[in-house]
Amino acid sequence: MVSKLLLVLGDQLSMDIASLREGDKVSDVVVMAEVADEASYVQHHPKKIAFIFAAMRKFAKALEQDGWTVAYTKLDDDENSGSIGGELLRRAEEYDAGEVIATEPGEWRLISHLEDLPIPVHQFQNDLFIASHKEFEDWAEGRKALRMEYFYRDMRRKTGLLMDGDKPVGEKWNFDHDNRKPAPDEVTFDGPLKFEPDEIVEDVLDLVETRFDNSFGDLRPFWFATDRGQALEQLNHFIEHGLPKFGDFQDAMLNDNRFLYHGLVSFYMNAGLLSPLEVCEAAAKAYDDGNAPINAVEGFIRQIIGWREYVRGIYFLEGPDYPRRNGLNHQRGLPDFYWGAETKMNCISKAVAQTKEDAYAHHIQRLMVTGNFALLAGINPNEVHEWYLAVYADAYEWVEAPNVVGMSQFADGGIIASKPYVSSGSYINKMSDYCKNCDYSVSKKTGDGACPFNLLYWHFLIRHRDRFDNNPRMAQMYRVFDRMDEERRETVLAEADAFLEKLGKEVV
Ligand code: FAD
Ligand code: DLZ
Ligand code: SF4
Repeated sequence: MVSKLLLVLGDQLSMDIASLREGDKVSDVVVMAEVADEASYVQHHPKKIAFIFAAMRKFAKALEQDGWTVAYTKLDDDENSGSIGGELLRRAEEYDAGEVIATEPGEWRLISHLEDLPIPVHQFQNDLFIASHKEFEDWAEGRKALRMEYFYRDMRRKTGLLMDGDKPVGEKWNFDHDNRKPAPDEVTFDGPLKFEPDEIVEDVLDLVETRFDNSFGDLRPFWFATDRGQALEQLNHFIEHGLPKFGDFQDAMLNDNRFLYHGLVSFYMNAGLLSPLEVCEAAAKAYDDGNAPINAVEGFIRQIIGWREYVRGIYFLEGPDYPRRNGLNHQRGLPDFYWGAETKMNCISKAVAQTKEDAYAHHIQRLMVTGNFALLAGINPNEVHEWYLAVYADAYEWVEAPNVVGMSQFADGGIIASKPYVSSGSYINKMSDYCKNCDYSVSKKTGDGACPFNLLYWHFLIRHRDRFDNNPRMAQMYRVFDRMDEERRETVLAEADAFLEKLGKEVV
């Protein structure tokens, strides 16, 4: 008799995961399953599905080599029941097991699915993260505003990363001020390593090609790392060649370079192949060895022990309704150019094309191009949320929803962002070369060919004046609007209305 089943989900691919630690190699069976329910709760990008399935298959092999018994279900196995719960029940009968040990999933939907099963399932916290739920709750308790910066400092103290005793290295906690350089003329980093698919990956690609051929996104060429060894190679490659300039050009965007100095490690961290602490320790070592400057290393580490941990904390603190919030009551449908239809806006077209090809866009493209447009245009945040969850290979609800619903769409009422991340075309023009290749003119504020971001920016502010008029960080913009002459104000708003009227009806 086997005593327990040990569940390992597709984003828990670490030898150090709680469910394995709680188990016994001799008597327990590890359950892993490729299932239709997980592959279709949104229409995931084919590269995301292929990445997860390939990494799962390789991880299962590594477990077996390490002496574990693994009951692995492939998507096209005849007996596949189609859900995680179904597979656990099937395996419980097969192995005569009476209970399941799981690591808490990163999504409320799956947590309740496990709770509702007619077999005891013990869910242990996922301690691949740096802060536990309790630590985040204690930090949040009694605070009026949950600002990331203060949480981040606690995480620095807790991990000792970039600390000199109880003082921050470099005498400042945050070097963001040095990190906003516009797009460089030349990028000296040649981007992420691209891995040739091996036999396991090729099998998965064939499967995904047959089963998910309607989904948005290009499956091939497939180049992601799919095991820990490859993920470590990518990490080392970035630390050596990309990190030194990561800080300087973190917010920049270029027509002909989609990766700039970004790490492309979120896929691997979020799936469990890399641990956030080892990623940060590698960056800190580059600083100690004199290979990367403080603004780059601090900026990179802040994204991980700061933002990444903080958004997870918010997701679990706020509860299952969080992804469905719509604080600004935005109801417009998501335009079809998010799914690749033609648009004359070069910035959107570039961000979506690269998303379609690589299931990746970097932070500023997600926030200030596709996110900014959706917020300005009043798109229903629920549709925006489902789009982001589907199209990015690093998207799981715990990290995607707070970034989209909270940070980008201000739909959580301002828990994450103290003011909405909106901008006119001038920000995009400053940080990129997109506007040079655009049918619209970023310098035109109204009239034929005026950049839609310029029109919609004012439309958004005026639409939500009641909500933001008293926000001191936005007062200046309302003053600028009020100082325009009346005719100009009316023209801007009327042209923005006319643009919105065309959305979904003609190419804009
Ligand atoms: P780098 O730019 O090299 O940054 C290093 C690491 O910092 C990332 O790998 C990531 O783990 C972490 N990080 C940076 N910013 C954030 C953040 N805001 N939240 C969490 N982690 C962060 N990240 C995801 O992992 N999954 C998502 O689904 C996701 N959705 C997003 C949606 C929107 C609207 C926005 C604005 C951001 C989103 N992010 C998401 C955060 C960020 O865009 C990605 O983590 C980053 O682009 C991943 O690429 P990278 O590894 O090259 O990151
Ligand atoms: C995202 C995903 C996909 C596409 N497929 C699977 C799968 O077949 N089996 C599995 O165990 N996990 C999969 N995942 C990851 C889960 O959806 C993820 O564990 C939850 O969204 C919680 O983060
Ligand atoms: Fe985007 Fe406006 Fe620039 Fe065109 S002009 S790329 S729409 S910001």
